[in-house]
Amino acid sequence: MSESKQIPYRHPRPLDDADALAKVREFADFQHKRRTVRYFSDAPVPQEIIAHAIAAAGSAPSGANQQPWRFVALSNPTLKHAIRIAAEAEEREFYTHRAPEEWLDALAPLGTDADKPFLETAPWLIAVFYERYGFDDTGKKQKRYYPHESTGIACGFLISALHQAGLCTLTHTPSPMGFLNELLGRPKNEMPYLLLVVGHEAENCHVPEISRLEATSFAEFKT
Ligand code: IYR
Repeated sequence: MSESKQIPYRHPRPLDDADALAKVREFADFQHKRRTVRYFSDAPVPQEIIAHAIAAAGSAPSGANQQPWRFVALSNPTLKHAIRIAAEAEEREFYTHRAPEEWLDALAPLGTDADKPFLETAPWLIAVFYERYGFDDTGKKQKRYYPHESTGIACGFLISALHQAGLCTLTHTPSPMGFLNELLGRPKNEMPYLLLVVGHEAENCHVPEISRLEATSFAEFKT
C-alpha cells in the first residue's frame, strides 16, 4: 500500500456571495444558449483551440484519478470521409432495422436521419475513447474505476470549453462505434465513447424548436 502525500489547496478565485451569484448566473445563462448543431460551416478552426479545449477536459475528476479518457482530434479530410462512410452505414442500419418504433418516435422532434454530411463538413471531429483497463509497469492488466462516468464528465468539460471558445458541437454516437478503433488505430483496451463534431455553425444553421426543463422540475432543495 502506497502512502498518500498531501499538499495545501486554496480555491484559485474566492468570491463573496454577490459576486458568486453574478458569476454562476452568467455561466448558467451562457450554458443555456448552447445548442446542439447539425449544420456546420467548413470554416477552419486552429488546432491550438481544440488542443486547449481537450486540455480543459483533462481537468475532470476521475475514478481513482486514473484519467481513463483518450481523445483523437482529426481534421484530415481522408479520415473524416472514412468515418462518415462507416458511421452512415451504421446509422442506415439503425434507422431502417435496429431502432424500435418507440426510439424513432422519441427522435422525431430532432429531425435526424442516417445522412451525416457534417462528419466531413465540420473542420474537426474529436473521437473520445475510455480505457476499459490499463496496464501497470509490468504489463499486467489494471482495472479502471468508473471509466464511463469519468469520461462523461470530461466530455461535459470539453463541450463547455468549446462553447466558451465560440464553437458549436454535436455529440454524435453512431452505434456500434467499433469502426473508430480500426480507422484511428486505437488499441483493444480503448472503447469508443463519443464522436464530437466541432466547428462553426453554417450560415443557414437551424435547430429544432425544443425546450429545456425548468430547474425546479429536476432539482429539489431540502434545507
Ligand atoms: N445515432 C443516431 C440516432 C440518434 C440517437 C439519439 I439517443 C439522439 O439523441 C440523436 C440521434 C443519429 O445520430 O442520428
